[in-house]
Amino acid sequence: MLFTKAIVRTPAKSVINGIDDYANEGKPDYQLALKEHHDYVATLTKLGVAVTTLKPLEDYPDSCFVEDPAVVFDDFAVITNPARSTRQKERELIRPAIEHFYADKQIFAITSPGTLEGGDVMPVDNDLIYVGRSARTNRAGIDQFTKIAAKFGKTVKMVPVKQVLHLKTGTTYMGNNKLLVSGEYIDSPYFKDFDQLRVPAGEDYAVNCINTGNGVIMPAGFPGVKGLLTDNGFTTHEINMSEFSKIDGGLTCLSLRFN
Ligand code: CIR
Repeated sequence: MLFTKAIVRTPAKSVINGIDDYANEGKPDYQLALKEHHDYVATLTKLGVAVTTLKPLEDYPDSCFVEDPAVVFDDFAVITNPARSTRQKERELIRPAIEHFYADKQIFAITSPGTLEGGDVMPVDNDLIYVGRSARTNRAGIDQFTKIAAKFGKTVKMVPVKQVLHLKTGTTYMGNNKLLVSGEYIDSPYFKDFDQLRVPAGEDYAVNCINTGNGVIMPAGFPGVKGLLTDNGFTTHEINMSEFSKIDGGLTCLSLRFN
């Protein structure tokens, strides 16, 4: 297993008003979003992950995307500073859960004018972390994060994010030097040393997958990506993500994963 614990937050009814900067496919259906979220938790649980589910927060439509207000490692955690005003308070609201699991470890925070969202943070092997400089994560946020990571022997490399919301909307790391890439990251010089698994045209959404170490969780309905993963020796577990994708949410954004 690559992680044994996960924190998720049940979508609130207000999820229908989540930020939609990219998808433009209409509003999510709340009941269906709840079902999809339930299946997500059930899949993680089936794969051996201990999932902690936090209460829905009606005042924060995007609060089910817990990956953004915190970044967690096995030895430390960082409360981030989400860029959008409607998500700012999520940093305070995720803190108690982080404090619970990191009671005997250090917890840091990104502060203004720095902004950083967890969707832009992609750890790979060898204590290396790629961080996307995006519409949500700025240079000041990355500088603060780099200093924190350095205390734990980790190196940060900055990658521009131009066409998608977060870095992990365009690429996710599957382990063993294998990197799923789509769109602007296909054959990108930033990732030239990786074994690139190139997502076929029209399946970009499915680049955002989670390798549990005990199977890869991927969005349902993307046969090209499923084939790519299977050909590379991964067992896949599909989850319907139709409602979260309408508000630019991927699989990784729905959980914080750690040991
Ligand atoms: C937002 O725009 O902030 C949410 N609607 C989606 C957040 C997705 N988070 C992620 O990719 N880590």
